[in-house]
Amino acid sequence: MTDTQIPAETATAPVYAVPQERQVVTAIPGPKSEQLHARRAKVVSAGVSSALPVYIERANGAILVDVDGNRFIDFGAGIGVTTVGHTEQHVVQAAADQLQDVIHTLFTITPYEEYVRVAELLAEHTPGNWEKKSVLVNSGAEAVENGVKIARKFTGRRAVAVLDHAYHGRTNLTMAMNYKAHPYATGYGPFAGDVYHAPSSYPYRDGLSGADAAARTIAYLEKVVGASDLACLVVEPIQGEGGFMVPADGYLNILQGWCTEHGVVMIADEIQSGMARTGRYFASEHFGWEPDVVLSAKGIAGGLPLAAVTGRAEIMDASQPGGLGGTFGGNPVACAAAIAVFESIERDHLLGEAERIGSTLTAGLERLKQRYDLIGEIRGTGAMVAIELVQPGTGDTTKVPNAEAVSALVAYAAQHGVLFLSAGTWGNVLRFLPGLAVSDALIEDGLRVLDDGFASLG
Ligand code: PLZ
Repeated sequence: MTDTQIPAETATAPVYAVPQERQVVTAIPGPKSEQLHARRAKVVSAGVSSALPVYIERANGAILVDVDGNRFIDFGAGIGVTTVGHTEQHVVQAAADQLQDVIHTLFTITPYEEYVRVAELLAEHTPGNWEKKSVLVNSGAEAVENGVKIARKFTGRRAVAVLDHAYHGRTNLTMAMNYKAHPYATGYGPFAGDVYHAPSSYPYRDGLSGADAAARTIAYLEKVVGASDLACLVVEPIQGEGGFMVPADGYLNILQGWCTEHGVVMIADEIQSGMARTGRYFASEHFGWEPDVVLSAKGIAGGLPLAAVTGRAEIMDASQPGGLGGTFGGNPVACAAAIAVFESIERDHLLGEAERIGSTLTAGLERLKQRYDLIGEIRGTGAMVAIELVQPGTGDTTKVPNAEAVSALVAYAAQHGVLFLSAGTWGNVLRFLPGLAVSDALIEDGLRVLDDGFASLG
């Protein structure tokens, strides 16, 4: 789509405080970023790394501005967090207003309405037409931890199952739930027990139908764990860190059917895929999957830390009073921001925007795929799109992962004012998860840089 074809809805989009275009005025990173980086090296743990060490001073819409005045088109949105756009004005105002009223009381001491409202919105917008309840926490990993706790309490069972290529967090339990050991878990053991890793559906690499992939997953669970000991199966409907794998048709529903039959709680980790990212509130909806429990985080509060476990009322109510909580969980400012996010999704038709972004991105990537045989597969839904890169000439055969090309493209793009993120079990996936404020013009500009990047690989 060209600028002249922008539909009326986007033509009346808000005027941004920061020009929505990239601009590179120094080396990347620039001198001021270099200075900050030297300060940081003295006081910030070496265990905390930064993919692109340009220090950000301002962020607005789809643009990050660094301390040297460089403007980057942001295709990462802080890993899918600023889904409504950076410093989205409705969110900013709601949080600012809330800061004046109440910053903290602790909901488990003296409650407040904003927490209740977020739980109402989650009950309304998560899949499944039944009574639902929520607990609010601070981070994705904490939501996963609580989802498991709640499922164990409800079922009285011990075991937790996850899928290959999954990512669930950095706490002790969630490290044990991740597929990839390095860098997340290396040297940090011992890990939580009773976690089982079942084969997943990865159509590009396993070639299995949904039914066959589900049969393989279920056979593993029955053989290695046994349904009667299994509390929950935790699944990302579209895997995030693993590389945006979209499971084959029917896969998730067959697993849900098996879980229901055997009294296993099936939990959707929608932390990366949820909150309008894929063109639906939750990615599970694309598959007609209605999970027992849904985990939200990242995009839910426009950039403020908030996460939620939302599930069938009987599951959520199995916990004893006082069993769930935490000092900062459901902080009023984060809740006010989350309410504004839900309102912005409706007001700005963000589900449609995610679809628009998805079609512009995939059309552009299809054009690149015709010219660069490193692109093994383009996959994803809505504004959650990725390309998996393979070694030249292996796309139709062995599909040898090409992490070097991903690193080179990410580095090339950064030098030209575009922030792309990598992903994938082998680091060979380039993922696009921009804020939904990104215009088609900016996407096309980012794709031009990507094209030049591919050309530069030689
Ligand atoms: N579940 C599906 O994507 C977070 C990790 C960033 P937290 N993914 C980004 C990093 O390097 O730490 C994630 C996810 C899914 C759980 C989590 C964990 O969410 O908010 O990072 O704890």
